[in-house]
Amino acid sequence: MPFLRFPDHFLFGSSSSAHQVEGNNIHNQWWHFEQAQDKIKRGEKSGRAADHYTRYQEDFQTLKELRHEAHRISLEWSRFFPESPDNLNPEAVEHYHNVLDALLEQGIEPFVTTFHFTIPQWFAEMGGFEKAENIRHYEAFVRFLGEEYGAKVRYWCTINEPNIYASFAYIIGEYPPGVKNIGLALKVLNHLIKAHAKAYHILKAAQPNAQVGIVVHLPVFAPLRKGNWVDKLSARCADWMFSGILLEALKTGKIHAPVGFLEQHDFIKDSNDFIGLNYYVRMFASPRHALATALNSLDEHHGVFRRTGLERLTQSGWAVYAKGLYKCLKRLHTKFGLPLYITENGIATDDDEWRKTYIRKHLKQVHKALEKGMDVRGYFYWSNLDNFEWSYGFEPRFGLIAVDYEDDCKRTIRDSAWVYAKIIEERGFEVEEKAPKELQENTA
Ligand code: IFM
Repeated sequence: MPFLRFPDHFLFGSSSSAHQVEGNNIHNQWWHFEQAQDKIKRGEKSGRAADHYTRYQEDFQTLKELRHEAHRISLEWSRFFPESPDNLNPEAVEHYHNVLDALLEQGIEPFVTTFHFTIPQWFAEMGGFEKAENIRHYEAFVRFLGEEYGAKVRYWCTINEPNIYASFAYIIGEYPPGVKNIGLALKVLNHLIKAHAKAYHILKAAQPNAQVGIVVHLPVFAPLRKGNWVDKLSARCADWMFSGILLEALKTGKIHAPVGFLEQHDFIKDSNDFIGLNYYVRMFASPRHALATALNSLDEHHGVFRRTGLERLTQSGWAVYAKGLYKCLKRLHTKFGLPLYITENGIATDDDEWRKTYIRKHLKQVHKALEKGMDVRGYFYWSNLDNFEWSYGFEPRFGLIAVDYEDDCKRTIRDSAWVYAKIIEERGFEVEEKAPKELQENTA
């Protein structure tokens, strides 16, 4: 059986974000949003989440046991500046020093995100990223982070999934402020692109040897009816609007309409040392889908994630399409020619056998990309712990480690975590010889 070997410098790890695991992030806009009963499935609230705020040492020890070499976290802005941009909370400063020290003590490389969907409530109340003049507050925060933690952090992720944030908060309305206003969504995306570029330059000035990059969420858009030109065109349009404009701006500094109007900025051009890719899904497009998405009236069974209606869905309602990971890596490699990290990839399921297969299938695609000469430098499974999945609440179980919310957030390492640990330890894994074409499944 062939063995897929990963290079020694390739980093294997996992990813998380502050609000989803820490617990009691009471000063951000998500906490406030959750208090309204109809916002989160089953009326859940992040509450203690996975109680990682108090258990980070134990959690990082477990990651070490599981052979993880890198771990992605986010630093919660609202813990540093809970009430206003002027009052720094020294407890938070110390806490995150301890968190970073704990990772480094375990020999785990920290990847640190400065904005992962949460903003302080005071920033939300002044309009958050809706207003260009507010970006300066984010810049000040990033400057503070670079100066305070630069000696401990080499890899910075500026903004997590700006395209998801803009669309979920301002078109779909599932994230705070929960409005449906396409004009605002476009404006927010415009501002986030600029905020990212500003953060890049601030961090590089503070720490020239830092590696700084944005994290993009790229779905693969495909025509619902294969070969149908109207659906093909719909897929192209959806892709351009969701991913294309963003990637083009990051590469050339030009923000195309309707996200920008005749905007070209040198400070945005080439504002990345690497690109972080979050890959999860393929989305099918047709004019009907486009309209239903805009009206927020897609039903789950004929939603954008299924072509035949028969595909097995994860707890997030997504179908699995591993080949898309290779496609996205190829796209980013071709466009940017930069080092790539898969900053997130994972599955929400109670079926741990499915998680094992999922990890192997996706890593197979990563290996293929490496074989083709792409500079892929790491893979971060989402997530190490079960966590608070935003408007879906606690039901989707992404974790390599299960969290029992009924039993004091007790952790149980899932078998899939050991399978992943073995892959890391052996720097690869064996795969079946490729079956003849007529025997191959047409699934991911
Ligand atoms: O949980 C989220 C994460 O916050 C951002 N990327 C996708 C994950 C799974 O939905």
